[in-house]
Amino acid sequence: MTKYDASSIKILEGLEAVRKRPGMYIGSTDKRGLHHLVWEIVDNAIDEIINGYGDTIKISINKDESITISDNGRGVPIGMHASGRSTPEVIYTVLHAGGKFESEGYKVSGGLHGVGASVVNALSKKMDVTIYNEGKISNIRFKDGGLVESPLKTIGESKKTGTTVTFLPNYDMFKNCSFSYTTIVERMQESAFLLPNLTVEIKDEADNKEAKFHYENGLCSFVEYINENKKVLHKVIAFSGLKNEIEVNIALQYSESYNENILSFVNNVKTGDGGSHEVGFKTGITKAFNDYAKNNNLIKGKESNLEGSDVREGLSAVISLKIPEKLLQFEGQTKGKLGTPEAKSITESITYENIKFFLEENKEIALTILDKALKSKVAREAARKAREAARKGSGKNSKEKLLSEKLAKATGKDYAKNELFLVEGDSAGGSAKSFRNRETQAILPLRGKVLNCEKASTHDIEANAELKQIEYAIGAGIGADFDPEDSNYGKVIIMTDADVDGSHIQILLITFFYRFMRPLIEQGMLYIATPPLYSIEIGNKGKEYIATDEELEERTKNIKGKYKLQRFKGLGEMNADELYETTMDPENRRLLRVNLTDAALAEKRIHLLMGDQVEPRKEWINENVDFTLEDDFRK
Ligand code: 1YM
Repeated sequence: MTKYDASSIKILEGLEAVRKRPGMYIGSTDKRGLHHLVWEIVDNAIDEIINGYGDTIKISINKDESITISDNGRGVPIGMHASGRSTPEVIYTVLHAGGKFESEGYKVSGGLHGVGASVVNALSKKMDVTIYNEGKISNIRFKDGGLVESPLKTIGESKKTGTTVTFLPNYDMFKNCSFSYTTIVERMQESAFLLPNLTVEIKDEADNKEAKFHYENGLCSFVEYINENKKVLHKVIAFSGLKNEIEVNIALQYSESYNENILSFVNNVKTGDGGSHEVGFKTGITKAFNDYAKNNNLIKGKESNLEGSDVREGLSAVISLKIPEKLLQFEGQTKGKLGTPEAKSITESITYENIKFFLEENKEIALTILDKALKSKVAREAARKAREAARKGSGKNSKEKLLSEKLAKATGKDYAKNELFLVEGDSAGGSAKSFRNRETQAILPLRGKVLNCEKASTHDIEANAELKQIEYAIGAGIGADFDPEDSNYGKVIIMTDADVDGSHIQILLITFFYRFMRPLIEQGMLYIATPPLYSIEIGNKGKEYIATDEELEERTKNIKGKYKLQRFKGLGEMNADELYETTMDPENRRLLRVNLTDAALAEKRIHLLMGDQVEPRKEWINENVDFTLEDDFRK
């Protein structure tokens, strides 16, 4: 029997608070929250390696759905804590224990060392910690969200050092999800790029997959990886600097593509929403190119400067800063944006100096990149003129002319509530027009495949009537001018047939939005409608609709007697009222929200998959863009 004293009751209350409101501690209880548990433990291992102890992290997704994470650092201290419990017991059961153990060495770590370990324990059915240090192997086990099942004890001798943690999440608390090998591989590969002395090994025991990452060239390898399938214009440029305790490391490379891809990190944690360091980088690089262009007479006298977007066309860059904790400031709801003001000026001057020097030393590369930037400037200025002409109603692509032919507008003026359906084909478009909610739903039928935007410039878009119609219907500009605040619709919904062509149209449209209206995706405004695959009539109970083959199997398993089954090969096979009821009616429909969780990967995938092969593309749509079902299937 375990005896509980006053302080252990307090601990249990602490862990109980985590179990009651897991979202407060790990953000959510979906797939993302589940993986948050992994990152908490992994971050402790990474902190140990950053501080110079050990060099390897191993992760294994086990057959019993538990996960094991180990490092070869010093091993968690095994001595007794002032409270009378062993140190590991305190670390894994007391909320915020890590803070108390904070030592000088951790000043530059991403978070508070060890803080999350007890949260992980609170949300686990089982947790097993094995520690190698002081010549011994020690083990402690917990069950049911933090109860000590077996206190710390020596189970053997070893000269090795390190920590191994295995935990089985309490899956009752996580909405039908399991560990994703891909998610873990992607995140750990990123860590390996950022920490050149780190080796990561990942295994999926259930699926017999494994991966190993080690990048001696760090950020350079990262940029090479991002640009893997592109035609690059030069070798990766890398530089670094240190000022006022802030360390800046940057690697960049231009390719023939038209896209910009900048990733930034602070203390090895991704700053997905950018912030002062990105602003500094952009300002520095723009200034360096403008200075060079003027000094070499590429921009003459009164000619206007290159804009930031010109200089960043085709640029892939990774920015990594180390900032001492006392200077750290984060902004935004998810704290993914760096606020620290010094980071702007320091990153700007380091970027400016280094790019300036590089351009002067490498004339040929300088001229190649500048040629591209100057072309972008010409195209940008031409596009602006064309847009102005179109706004005034002149030209063959005039706004009114383009829209009057096709768009069935919504009558309501509450734009956030309005929805734009982009519908595959004129016949489904006609059905959707006749049976929509006229107040809030607008319909724009699309004829066939839209332009593949992977290789298109803003100029190409200007010349494409179909994409122009989408741009005008949304009414919020395009490219650098795009502002989601101006959107005529709160939701843009892609509605295609549930077949290969439909998938193709989806990915072409997603590519367009990704390249030219990315904030629309970032703000969660882009959706995919999911028409049912089947309708079924059993006896005289009326029609039911069935979304997937799996559901069909489930539904028909226990039916005795006859039933009538219809397979919808496309939107056009449904009656107008059926189409509305199943796919458009907010009461019944299922929408998938297109969710951009990893811009670097999306960039790579889109590039890779906009080639000729249909199968990998379909797979990608299903697996790798994170399509989250909104609110329990209904909305
Ligand atoms: C697989 C997870 O947690 N490794 C790990 C954790 C710690 C140490 C080493 C460590 C830290 C310190 C001294 C120190 C932690 N220690 C603490 C605490 N891997 C994993 N490896 N000796 C060892 O911070 O000074 C919390 S985590 F609190 F004891 F310091």
